[in-house]
Amino acid sequence: MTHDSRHAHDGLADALLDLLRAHDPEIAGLMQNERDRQQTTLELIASENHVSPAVMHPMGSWLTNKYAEGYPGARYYGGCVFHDQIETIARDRANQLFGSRFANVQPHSGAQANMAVFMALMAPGDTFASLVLKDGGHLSHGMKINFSGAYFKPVHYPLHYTPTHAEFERIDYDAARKVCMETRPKVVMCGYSAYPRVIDFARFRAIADECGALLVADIAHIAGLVAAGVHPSPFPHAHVVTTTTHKTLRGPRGGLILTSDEELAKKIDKAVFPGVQGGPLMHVIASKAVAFGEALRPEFKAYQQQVVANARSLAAALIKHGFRITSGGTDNHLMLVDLRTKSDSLTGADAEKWLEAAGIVCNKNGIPDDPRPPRVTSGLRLGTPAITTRGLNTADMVTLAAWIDRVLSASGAENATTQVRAQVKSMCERYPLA
Ligand code: DSN
Repeated sequence: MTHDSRHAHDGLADALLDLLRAHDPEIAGLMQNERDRQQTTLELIASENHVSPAVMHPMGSWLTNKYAEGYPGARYYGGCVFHDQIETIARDRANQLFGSRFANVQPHSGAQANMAVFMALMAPGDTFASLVLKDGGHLSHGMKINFSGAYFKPVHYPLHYTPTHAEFERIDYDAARKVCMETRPKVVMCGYSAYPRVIDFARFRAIADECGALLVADIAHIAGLVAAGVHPSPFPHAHVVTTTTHKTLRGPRGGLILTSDEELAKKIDKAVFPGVQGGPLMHVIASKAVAFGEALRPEFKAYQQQVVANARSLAAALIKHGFRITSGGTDNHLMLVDLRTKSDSLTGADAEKWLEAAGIVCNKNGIPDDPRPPRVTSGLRLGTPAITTRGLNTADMVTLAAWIDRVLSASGAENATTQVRAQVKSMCERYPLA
């Protein structure tokens, strides 16, 4: 974004906030606080990003006023002529971006995309395979109290847990094959929330074929990398691909389902509506179309390449400071930091709290085979999509690693935290948000 257009957008955002302030000062004040928080802190939560003003605009518009249950050309309400065109453009752009034939852009979230796919591909009680959840999976991949674990039967495949193994903390494909051959799941799921390495989709497809399952790839985390060709594509290997649109893909908060199989596409459309959802969020679908349009541009590829370069640089710098990075590094946008190598008593919960006080926002995360419970953890998950959007480069990652080390080595002591907070603020001023 140029300086002039950033200035123009800031002016518009200020004017809109003034309108809201006159109407509802309480919410306007909190929105302003959140805007300031985002401007002045470094966002390292791997699943978050900063969208462009163009992606933001449709979500705060008159598009929110319309009911459009159904699909383009087959709605249950009148007045959908422009929404039909918007949704068709969103579907076409999604297919162009990922090389699929059919796209459903209506899921409100990634979990709802997965719910619809489960409904389309399985009957309640059917078995599916996914990664051991605490080692990087997602709650919609079989957590007991989630629909996926309550109404379906998950079986799990592991990572390699032996430190001396060459593939330590990477997917154990042989074990995955064994689990699948023994349990004959209807669906094999791959794609994770905290896995820093490349996923071998072809290998998963071979396993699915051998055990008679369909392969579903949930690429919520890596969708932007896949779209830009920076991570191998799940197509043509996966029968169905689900994703969110708001992580590396840098679109609005929402879900998306893709397939190239016409019969599966029909089942999926029925499962989304009327299976699990009613009216689609048409204002969000318009923002998805804008985001897919942005992702089709050459600069998006350069952005994703920088996301990965920054993640590698941050991981390497943290290793130099004495932190262990699980699996020895990263191939994508995120890394898991094993804090125990720094200090036996250092937990993810404390590290998250201390870093936030210094303006570095991230989340505690279990590391593979973590002995500590999920509310404590021995690890941090760090991701570079949001800080790369605001323009930070590989040299900045070296600085950032030194700040992280400073705060954690001082156990969050006030002196160190205050100094780093000031340095973070000044870096944020150098890289303002659009
Ligand atoms: N909650 C998301 C994440 O942070 O990875 C997954 O949906």
